[in-house]
Formats: sequence, structure tokens, C-alpha cells
Amino acid sequence: MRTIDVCLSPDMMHLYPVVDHAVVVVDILRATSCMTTAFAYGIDTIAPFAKLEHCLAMKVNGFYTAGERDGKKVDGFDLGNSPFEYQDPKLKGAKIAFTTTNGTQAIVKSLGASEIIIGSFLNLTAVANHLKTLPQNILVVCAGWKGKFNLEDTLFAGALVEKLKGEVNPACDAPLAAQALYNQAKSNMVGFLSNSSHVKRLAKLNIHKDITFCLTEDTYSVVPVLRDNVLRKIN
Ligand code: 3SL
Repeated sequence: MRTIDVCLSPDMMHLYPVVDHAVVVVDILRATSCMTTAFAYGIDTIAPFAKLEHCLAMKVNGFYTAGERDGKKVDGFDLGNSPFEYQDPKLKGAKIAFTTTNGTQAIVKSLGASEIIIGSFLNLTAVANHLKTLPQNILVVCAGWKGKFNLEDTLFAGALVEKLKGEVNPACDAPLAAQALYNQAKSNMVGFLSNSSHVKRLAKLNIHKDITFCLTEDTYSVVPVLRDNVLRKIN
């Protein structure tokens, strides 16, 4: 049977070979939730970057520049990191260059995997169904916060383990821990996370509605996948 593993922080990536794996990158608050929303609203392409200057350089190629540092929109960028900004009909068919504090860093660190998939609660079941069709072992990469563990990405990893129960075996204890946490939290994730570090950080920026939105399961059915260094939706 295939296996599922969970890397709880990008700083632990050296422990998890990505070659021959299907990697699901998750940054619930808020990068991968934004990306999922963007594709659900018809955006054509997202090019993820670790560095601000590489992202900004894409402007001359007709890309919108998007993302944040420490939760705040970058000066001179077209878009920030709220999923609601990507529900704009004028962005339909757009190409977006994206850089964030943790989410796009985790994507770049996952390069070399046989498939890189963008996961969020918003497309949880669609991602699980896509993973069921693949032959590879699965690794969920939690973006965390600047190398530290966070609860919300771990809850998503646990939700995926739960969805794939019977189809894949946990490769170590991290998927089991994530699954146990998710089962404890699932009836009230907003409440469960109320004391968490990034919820508190975002609350200071006054974006409570982003938090509730990003914790809602199965709003969309898109599955963004990285091919030739850009993300596109495959369904
Ligand atoms: O770190 C990231 O990738 C962001 O999603 C963080 S924030 O939610 O915009 O603060």
C-alpha cells in the first residue's frame, strides 16, 4: 500500500525525500487558500517565487505581482494575500507571480517531487480524490511560520490522512498526530485555532473573515498542480 507522510515544517525537509513523491504543499493562512480561490475564479497561471525581486521581475512579462511579507501586501505589488482579492472577475485569465513569507518558500523547497499539488481546506476533497488516482507515495509539506510548526497546516494534513484512510498507510507518527488533532478540532476549527500563533498575528491585521473563509472545507473543486515551474489547475 502507498504511504502518506507529513513534514511539519519546511526546515525539516532534509528528512523527507521528495523524489518520486506526490507532494501536497499547504499554507492554510493564507497562501494556498489564496491560490485555490484564484484558480476557482479563473486565473490562468500562478508562478511561485521565494524571492521578492524575482517575483517583481515578472511584471515585464505581463504578470500581476502578488503576495505578502509578514502578512502585509508588499509595496508596489498589485495584490496582497487575502483570498477575497482573488474573487475579482477582472483577474479571469490573468497570470500572477506570487511570493509569500512561508507558502511559496515551501513550494520552492518541494521542487524535484514528481508532482506538486496545492492543498487547502477549500479544495480538500478534490485534492484527496486526485491523490487517489496517483501511484506515488504522498508527502504533505506544511509551510508553518518561518520554520516553526503551526496548527492550521497540521490540521489540513490530518484531514487529508483522514480522507485517505484505507487507501494509504501512515509512514511515521506525524500523520497519526495530525489525524488525531484534526479529529479533535474538526467540529469547530475556528474555535480550536483561536489561541494559535498565526490566528493571533492575523487578528492584529483585522482580517478575521479571511480566517473563517480559509477554514471552510470544500468550497471549490479545483486542483492546482505545478508543471514547468508554474501552477495551473488540472480540474
Ligand atoms: O506565509 C505565508 O505564505 C502567508 O500565507 C502568511 S499570511 O497569512 O499572509 O500572513
